[in-house]
Amino acid sequence: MTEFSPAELEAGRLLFARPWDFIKGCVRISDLPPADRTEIAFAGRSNVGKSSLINALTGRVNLARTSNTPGRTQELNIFEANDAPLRIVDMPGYGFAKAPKKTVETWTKLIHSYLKGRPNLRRVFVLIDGRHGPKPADETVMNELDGAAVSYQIVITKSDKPKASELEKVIERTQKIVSKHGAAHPELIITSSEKKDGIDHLRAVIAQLLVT
Ligand SMILES: Nc1nc2c(ncn2[C@@H]2O[C@H](COP(=O)(O)OP(=O)(O)OP(=O)(O)O)[C@@H](O)[C@H]2O)c(=O)[nH]1
Ligand SMILES: [Mg+2]
Repeated sequence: MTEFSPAELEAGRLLFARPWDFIKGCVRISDLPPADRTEIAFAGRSNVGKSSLINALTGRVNLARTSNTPGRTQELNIFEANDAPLRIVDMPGYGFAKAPKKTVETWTKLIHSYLKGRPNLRRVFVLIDGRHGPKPADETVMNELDGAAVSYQIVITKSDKPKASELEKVIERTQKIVSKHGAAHPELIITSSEKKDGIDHLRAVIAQLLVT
């Protein structure tokens, strides 16, 4: 991963050292707040650790609700902090979810129309489980983001779970896939919300999005 300077890391720390709040859950596009500031969104398969990562970034234990049951997050959940030039969007997971088929279909549509149509969406972080690597559903989303020319970057989650050698294999395989996708940022970000690994780095990446 890119080495950040102390000043860049500090910019990341300051961005997230605010009282982040849950604003609302959106079940349809018309529920979204106005596109008045830069947005980043966290996408990924059910249970990959999206909500946990938002909690780790904001330093809050339960800002975004997490769960052992895949499909916990069923709305586009909006987080803002006073004066922050950034809005965070926690997305429902795609792929496997313990929810009725109809519900899954509804939120899949919602995810897709949000990802394709949001003008202030600066970058989507597509989370991939460090134990499993990319699955077909991830590649489908990557293809769609390429097609919609939405900038995205892969974040490997739960890096504390696999053995180092297994994690290395997942990283290599993911890197190969990323290199085939036009809109994907070439650098992977390796994180563990549990151990807080890679969190300072991700904060700095996000802070840089606001100045470039
Ligand atoms: N070991 C470990 N477990 C994690 C990590 N991040 C998340 N988890 C666990 O993975 C499970 C799912 O985490 P969530 O953050 O709810 O996942 P999600 O992607 O928001 O899931 P949905 O909202 O259902 O799509 C929870 O039991 C978390 O405690 C991590 O870095 N390490
Ligand atoms: Mg969630």
